[in-house]
Amino acid sequence: MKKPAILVARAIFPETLAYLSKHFEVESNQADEVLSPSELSMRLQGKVGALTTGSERIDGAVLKVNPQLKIVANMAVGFNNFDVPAMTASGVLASNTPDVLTETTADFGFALLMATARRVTESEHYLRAGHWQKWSYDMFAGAEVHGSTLGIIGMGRIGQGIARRGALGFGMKVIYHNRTQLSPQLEAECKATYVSKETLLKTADHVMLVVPYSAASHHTIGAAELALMKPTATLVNIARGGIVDDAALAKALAARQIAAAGLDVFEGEPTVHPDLLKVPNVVLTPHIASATTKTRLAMAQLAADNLVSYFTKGHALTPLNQVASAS
Ligand code: 8YV
Repeated sequence: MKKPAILVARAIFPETLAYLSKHFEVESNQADEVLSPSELSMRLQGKVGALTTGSERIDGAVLKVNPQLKIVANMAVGFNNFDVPAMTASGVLASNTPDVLTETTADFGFALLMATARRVTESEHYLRAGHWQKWSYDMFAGAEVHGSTLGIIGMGRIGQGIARRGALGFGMKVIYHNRTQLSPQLEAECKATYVSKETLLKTADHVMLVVPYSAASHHTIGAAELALMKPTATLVNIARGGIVDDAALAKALAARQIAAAGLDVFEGEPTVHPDLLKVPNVVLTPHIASATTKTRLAMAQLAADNLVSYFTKGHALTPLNQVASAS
């Protein structure tokens, strides 16, 4: 029997490709060019499945010219690159990769928080530039992390992982804001207290953003929210570009309205707002919060398994919508 044809839209691990090739006729993009929407539509022609990353948008236009498509498996937990209602309306199953990246991403949230509060990259640049001639008592003095107040906006799996690290590892007081309040049991496990967004912004020493991107969460942090924060506070975004108004943040950092920021995600990435590149009090990383080899392999494997499960058993392992089964 002829194997179903799929597109792997970006370069992935050779072992994941080999696994997929046992089940599918695979067209892969190991050259790793980022496909424009029209190239993506073209490469999807004749394919019943696809493995995508956050850089490929699956929307009505792509679906319209690819009515044969049955499933798109995103190698990411976030799925704001999918128009899920349009996919459901076209009978296309959508899946993501939850759980396998939770702890790794929470680790990175903490790495960015520590680097931001303790001015790790700023001081390293200073050293590498040959400016370190003598030690001084206030050199790169930063903000305390242990024992401080951590405010988490978005209390899903990753937010909870960060709360546990903060409360149990660093003795932080953890406050959080979320669309829905956690159960008393989960709150006790995370040692986290629910507060309004305004209270969180006014009281937290460190604000961590872990909220999924949607029209409703666009610019969760803008000029008005930054104005509520303490001048000594730090802000960390490991959620998505667009959750923060990057232009407003660059202004606030330049004016020292808040002390520092750590950003792993950006509006319009991989382009970074030029004003953010000019301010020293920001740590910038290229969307690597889930980037350990083990976790990226697990994400690729789960995305691949979603495709295999759908075509062999009629259902995906971690679906985002419900459509009629393949078999
Ligand atoms: C991905 C992420 O690596 O899972 C997510 O939502 O942001 C990252 O872990 C990235 O989106 C590429 O797919």
